[in-house]
Amino acid sequence: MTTTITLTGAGGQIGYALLFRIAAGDLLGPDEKVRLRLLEIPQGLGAAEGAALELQDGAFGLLEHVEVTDDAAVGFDGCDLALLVGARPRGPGMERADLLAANAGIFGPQGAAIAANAAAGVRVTVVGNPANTNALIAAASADGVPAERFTALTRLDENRARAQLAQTLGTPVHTVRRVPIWGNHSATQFPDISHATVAGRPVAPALEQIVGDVPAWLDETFIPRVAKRGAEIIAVRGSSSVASAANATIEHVRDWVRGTDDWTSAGVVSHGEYGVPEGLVSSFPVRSVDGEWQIVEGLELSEWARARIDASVAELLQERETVQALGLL
Ligand code: NAX
Repeated sequence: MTTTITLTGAGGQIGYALLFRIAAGDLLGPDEKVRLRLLEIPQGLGAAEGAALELQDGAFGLLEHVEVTDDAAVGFDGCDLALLVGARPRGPGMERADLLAANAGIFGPQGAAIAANAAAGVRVTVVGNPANTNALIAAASADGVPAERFTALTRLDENRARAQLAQTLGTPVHTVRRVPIWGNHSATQFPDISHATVAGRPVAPALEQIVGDVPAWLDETFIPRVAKRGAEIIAVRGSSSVASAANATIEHVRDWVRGTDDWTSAGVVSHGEYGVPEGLVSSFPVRSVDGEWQIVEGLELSEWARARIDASVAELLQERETVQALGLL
């Protein structure tokens, strides 16, 4: 079998980090051949073509073909997995409404091109920001493709949260599970440790021994650190998160295709779960079963958690209203 993968923004940083891991088999395993379609805007074509030359020089056994294009119809032709990484960054003096509008102008047409050209079972992962609302816009423009096939990446946020918690507890990160992200991939996101386990046991008692006042630690240390980790990386590294974002993208898609044995996080379309308005693409605790994301239902939420989720969902609603008011949805 060969899987056709379309990567937008392939000439950018995250694209460069993703391509070689995909070609090496990290996404779909050592037996699945891949065909890559790299979609860029004209200014990005040179960088994408350069990456394609390097892919050739990697002599990857799984890589059957690489196509570089700035034509969305060609880019999404026969696409099984779409990784929508290319987006319009916020420029100086740009208001949030301008940013949403500029990206609606990218993700609307890309949604339509996916509907017209992709394979029947296409799965779409939006990485480019504002990721949740970009996914919503792409889904709304993709006539005939179920909205459930459009997702937004919040796995990096979850990985950051698990890593912070593991570091605080002094335990290896793989022992920390069930730390879902709720809401928007933005500073309002809610990384939720209320159901978290460490080595299979509830995390709260161990955490209390280390940090003392857990609610204060969550409000003042943990949540801001996770939500602002992107800015921290920029301050230290002088450039935004790249390899960790590519890694999270690989994990999101791999789990979607192959399934999970526990919860993770993804921005998926709401059908009203946990009171999140229908149609919004919000992050939830999810499992992947038979190739589909399922929201983990029935979790108890404290009033404090509920308020955190509501605040992030209110931001998502506001983003949707802004795009609707501009006539872009
Ligand atoms: P770069 O600026 O390095 O690359 C973006 C690339 O997208 C450029 O090559 C550009 O030419 C291309 N592009 C722009 N418009 C396009 C279009 N209409 N079609 C195809 N390609 C297009 O950014 P990079 O560091 O790679 O980040 C990419 C996106 O990921 C940004 O929007 C960034 O904010 C977002 N992120 C999302 C994360 C998440 O967890 N969801 C985390 C990492 C990252 O911040």
